[in-house]
Amino acid sequence: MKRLPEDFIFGGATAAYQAEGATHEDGKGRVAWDTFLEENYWYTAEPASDFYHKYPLDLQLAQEFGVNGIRISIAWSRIFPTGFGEVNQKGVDFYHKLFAECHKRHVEPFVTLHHFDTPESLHSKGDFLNRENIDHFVDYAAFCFKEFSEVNYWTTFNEIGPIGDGQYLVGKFPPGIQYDFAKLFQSHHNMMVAHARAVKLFKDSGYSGEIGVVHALPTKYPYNPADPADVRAAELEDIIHNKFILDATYLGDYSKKTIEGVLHILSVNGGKLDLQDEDFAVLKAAKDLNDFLGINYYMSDWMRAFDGETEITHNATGDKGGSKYQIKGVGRREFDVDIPRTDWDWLIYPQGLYDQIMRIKQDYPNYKKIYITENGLGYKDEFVNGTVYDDARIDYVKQHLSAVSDAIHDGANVKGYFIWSLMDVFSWSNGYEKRYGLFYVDFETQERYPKKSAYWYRDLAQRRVIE
Ligand code: BGP
Repeated sequence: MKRLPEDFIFGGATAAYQAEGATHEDGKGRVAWDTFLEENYWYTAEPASDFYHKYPLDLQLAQEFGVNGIRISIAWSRIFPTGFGEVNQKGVDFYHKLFAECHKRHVEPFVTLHHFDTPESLHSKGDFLNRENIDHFVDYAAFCFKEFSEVNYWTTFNEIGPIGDGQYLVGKFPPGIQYDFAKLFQSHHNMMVAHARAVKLFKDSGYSGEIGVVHALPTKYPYNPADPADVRAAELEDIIHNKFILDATYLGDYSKKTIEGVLHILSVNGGKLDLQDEDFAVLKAAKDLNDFLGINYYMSDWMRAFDGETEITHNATGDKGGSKYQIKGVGRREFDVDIPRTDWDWLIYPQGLYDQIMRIKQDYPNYKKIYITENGLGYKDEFVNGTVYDDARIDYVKQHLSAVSDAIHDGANVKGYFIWSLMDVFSWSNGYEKRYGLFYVDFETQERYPKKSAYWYRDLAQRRVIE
C-alpha cells in the first residue's frame, strides 16, 4: 500500500482546442489546425467536447468526483484573433467566467498559454521559426498575466518537444513537414527563448502565483544496453525529444554532450541552426525562475542503432503494429519488445516515469517542483449500460501513480497528477475514437457519463492510497 501526500493535487487535464469546440464563435480567430484537419484528417475540432458551453457541468463533475485541479489552456486566437493587435473582449470574458467557475467549484485552474494552437495568421508566417512570433507570444503572455490575475498557476507552453516533432519531423501537425532536423531544433530553441522571456517578465512584474513549463518526456532506453551503438541511439533520441529542451530550461545553455549530439544529427541529415548570444542571455536569466516543471508522460521507447534511410509512419488509426520510426544516424524504435503497448503502439512502461523524474532530480537540481501534468490511457472505450468499464485505464493510472509515489519516497518533489483527460476530448492526430477521459462524452448529444475510472479516481483522491 502506498500513500500520496496530503497536499497532492488529483487533477484532470484538458486543452482549449481539443475540448472547447465553438471554433467560429464570439470572434475566435482561425488556427492552423482548422485548415490542417479539414485537409488531412477525417474529423475536425467541431464539436469537440463543447467545453465552451458545457464547462459548468464539467467543473461540477470534477468537484463531485474529487478532482481538485484542472489543466486548461487559453486559446490565443480567442484573445487576439490574428495573434496580436486588437483584443477580442468576448474571448477575455469567456476565460474570466471559466476561471470563476473553477474557483467556485474548488478546482484549481492550471492555465497554459499555448497548447499547440498558434493563430493561423502567425503560423502561416513560420510559427516559432519566425523570431517575430516570439515577440507576439510574449505580448500575448503579458496581456494574460495582467488581465487574469485570478490565475495562480501559469504554464507558458505545452510540449515544445512534440510541437517540433509533429510539425517538422513526423509531419502529423501543421504545416506537415517531414524529416527536417534544423527546423525541429530551431523551433525547440526559439520556443524555449519565448518561454524564458515570458517567465522573466512574469517575475520582473512581481505577479503573485507560480509559473512553469510542461514538457513531454518519453524515456529512451537502448534495446541492448551492452551494445554501445544502441546506447548511442538512445542518447541521440533523448537529445531530440528531451535533453535539448531540458538543458535550455534548467541550464540556460546546451551542455557539450547535447550540442555535440545535435551537430552529429545535423551533419547526417543536413541543416544549420541560428543560435544567438542574446538567446543564451535570456535563457540563463530564466533558468532558476521556473516554479515548477510539468511532465507529460505516456510511454518509453527502445532504441537500436540505424544507418539506413529515414522513414517514419505515424499510426493514426489504432491498428496495432502500424508504426515505423527510423532516423538515419540516430536510431530506430524497436516495437517488438516484451512490454505491453496500446493500439497506437505506445509502449506502457511506468518505470520510465520513475526514471524520468529521478533524472530531473539528478541532472537538473535547480528544478523546484514537479507536477505530472498528463498521463493516461488512450483506448477505444466501449460504452455499455451508460458507462465504460475501463479497468485497463485504472490499472494504467495506478501503476504510474505507484511510480510517482516511489519517486517521492526517493526524494523527488512531486506535488500533483493530472490525468489526461478529465472528460473525453478528441485526439490531435487520431480523432474521436481514441478516448482518455474519466467521463465518457457522447459527442452527438454532448452528455457526460462517469466511467468506472471516475469512481475509482474519486476514491483515490479521498483516501490518497494506491492499492
Ligand atoms: C499530449 C498532448 C495532449 C493529448 C495527449 C494524448 O501530447 O499534450 O493534447 O493529445 O498527448 O495524445 P494523443 O491525443 O496523440 O493520443
